[in-house]
Amino acid sequence: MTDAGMDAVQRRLMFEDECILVDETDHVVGHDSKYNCHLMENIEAKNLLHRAFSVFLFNSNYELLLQQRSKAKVTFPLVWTNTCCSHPQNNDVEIMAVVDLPVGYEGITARDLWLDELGIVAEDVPVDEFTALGRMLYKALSDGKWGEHELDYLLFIVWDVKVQPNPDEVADIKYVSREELKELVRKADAGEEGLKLSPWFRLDHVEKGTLSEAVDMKTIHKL
Ligand code: DMA
Ligand code: MN
Repeated sequence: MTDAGMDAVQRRLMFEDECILVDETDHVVGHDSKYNCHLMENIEAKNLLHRAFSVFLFNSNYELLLQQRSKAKVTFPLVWTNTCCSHPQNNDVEIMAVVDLPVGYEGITARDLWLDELGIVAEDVPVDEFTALGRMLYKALSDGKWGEHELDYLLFIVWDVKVQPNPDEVADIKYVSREELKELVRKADAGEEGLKLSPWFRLDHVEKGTLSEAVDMKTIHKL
């Protein structure tokens, strides 16, 4: 996506959001705009790596809530992915990389991420219910210009919520059982129905099967 073709809201966030830069052992080495952190030429030239988090919310039937990213997203538009993702911001509250706490949760509530993306009221999702499952490091190309290079904290929660997606962020949602998820992966692999899954969702949770691995906040899984 060219700068000129960028959705106005997403463009504003590209410059307002300040991501935390880390090294491969998750030590903070600086910060930079969301824009700079997701430009593939920066990632390649400066090896920029930033912190992120991915939330996996299951309902009480253990079905996983998926979202399809909106068409307006600069990176990975219209791909299906886990419940909610973002970047902890470079501020006093969110920079704390406490590996045994669900880092990123502060970001979810402070910036009303639940509400903004999925219409979920943060107070309805208690922080104590989260399990920080692990961290993984990956690099993925979106289009020629944009991509990801992230150290991603995986946060799991089983909790029933009321969802009302914001169309600016989210094109569609659905809950899937384990079997339905397998079928979704099969369809995406076969290129059926133009179905695409996000690389961070695929790489770690499907191919490497970390869903079933024990909690491990010491190892950074490199994909
Ligand atoms: C970034 O998510 C984080 C991951 C794990 C890809 P995002 O592109 O949805 O971030 P934001 O909601 O801030 O645009
Ligand atoms: Mn990112």
